[in-house]
Amino acid sequence: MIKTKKLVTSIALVSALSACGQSSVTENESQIGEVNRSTTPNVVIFYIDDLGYGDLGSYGATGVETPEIDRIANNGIRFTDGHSSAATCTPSRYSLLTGEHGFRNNAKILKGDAPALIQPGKPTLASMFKKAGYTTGVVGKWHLGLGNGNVDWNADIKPGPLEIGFDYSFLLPATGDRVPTVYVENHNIVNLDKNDPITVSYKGKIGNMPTGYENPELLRVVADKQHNETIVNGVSRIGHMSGGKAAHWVDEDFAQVFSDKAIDFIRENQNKPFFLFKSYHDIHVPRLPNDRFKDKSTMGVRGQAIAQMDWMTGRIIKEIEKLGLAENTLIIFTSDNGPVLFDGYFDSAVELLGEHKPGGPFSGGKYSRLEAGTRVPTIAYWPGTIKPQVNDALVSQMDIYKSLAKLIGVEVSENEAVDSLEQLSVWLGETDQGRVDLLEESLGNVALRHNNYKFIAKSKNKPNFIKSKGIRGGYQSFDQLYDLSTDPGENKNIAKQNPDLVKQLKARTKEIVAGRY
Ligand code: NG6
Ligand code: CA
Repeated sequence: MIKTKKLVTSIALVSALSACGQSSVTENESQIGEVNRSTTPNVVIFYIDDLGYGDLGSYGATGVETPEIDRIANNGIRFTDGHSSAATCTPSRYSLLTGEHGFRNNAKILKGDAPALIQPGKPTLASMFKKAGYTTGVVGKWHLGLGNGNVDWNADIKPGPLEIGFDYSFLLPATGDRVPTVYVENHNIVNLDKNDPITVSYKGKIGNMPTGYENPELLRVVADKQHNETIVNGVSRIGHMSGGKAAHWVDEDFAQVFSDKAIDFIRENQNKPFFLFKSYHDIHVPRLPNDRFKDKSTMGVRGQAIAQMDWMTGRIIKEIEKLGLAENTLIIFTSDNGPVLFDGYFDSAVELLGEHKPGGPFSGGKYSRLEAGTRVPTIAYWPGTIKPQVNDALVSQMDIYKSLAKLIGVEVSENEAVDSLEQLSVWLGETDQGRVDLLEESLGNVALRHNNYKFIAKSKNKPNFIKSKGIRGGYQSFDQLYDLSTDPGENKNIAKQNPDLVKQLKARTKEIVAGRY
């Protein structure tokens, strides 16, 4: 149900599109009302890493405050049923940028030297924006691969974002816990000294940088054995690396560095339409927030990383306001997958959790097929255009592609963004009628949301990730069916009592996997 603070009055969305001459809007529709919003608003997507449904104040957080994000949640649409396409990062990011499920291109969690998953020629959200004349940028975590499989980190690193529709990129190439631990701006590593070339290996030790397994006494945070290789900034990572000393990042500087870069991009492009994909490292491991957030949470570094993320978001929004762009900028805020507490580093996230519920009322989390794996905070904010409301529609990040294409009047071809549904009126808060069906992907398995039902077919494989304390995975050798309207925590399996519905949902799952909608 939509609970609006002000009543939605005139729905005057379509006529604006016909002005561009590219929209699929019929003449009839275009007569509905007068133009009352821009057809080329700036668009900023804040994409948080591992932020759970319950991790924001406006979604019930108790261990940390998030005033900056709550402000846009309370003055925009706070979706209660918004989803990433997957319960891990790479497939979710792939889906956001291409409008198709990650499993269509075998999108799995990538190593730090993996080749570009989205190859040049593939239409993306960024290339879609470019068709309407936008300037496009990505700042922050990438984790979609770079290069063609054998990257020379000392030369031009491509293909990458610039080859698939972005005009500017400033990246953390994979994750904070994977080498290379350097920034890549456009095609090159930032601050790389040519006399100290950098080499990366996921096959074994190279060079003479210390590792967690050889020199544990050098570590600031103890890690498990997957995260116990090259040490940078006192923290061991996944993978080996040598050289490039001047280019190594300092994790504690991320908040400043990445928000500065985002702000620079916005300032430089303030006089023309821009699309910014602002992708965060927070609150992924290793969690090394800046010291200035040390008093901001009762939950230790995981909470401090949330406070840091809130600060960064607020900084960027305030800049948009200062430049007078707020009423001409659509902001979407969401996360790539659900929450995780222990994810490789013994940073006390489990021990200091207290009463805070990272997944809100839902079960599971990152890596899980239960709701908290993909149901994440989802906010759309556009002052003057979007009416403040809580909206319970089922929405997917994959639909941003076709919905925004409609908003800016770009035609999408038949083979483009095949899993994306045009849902512009939901994303603008004009209706609460969202999707009926949505696949939730995790580690090679899928689950199906059908209205308020959740169907989890018996698992082909049981990923070994689901060891994290207290997190259920939903990977069982029998079918599961839950009615989320009465059982949001997915505790009461009603599959046996509903054989016909199970059969129907099994068939629907297969159809969607096969690309039939
Ligand atoms: C996993 C890592 C985990 C995290 C994740 C990626 C192990 C055991 N676990 O492989 O720590 O890095 O990959 O997270 O290595 S994601 O949010 O980018 O998908
Ligand atoms: Ca993630």
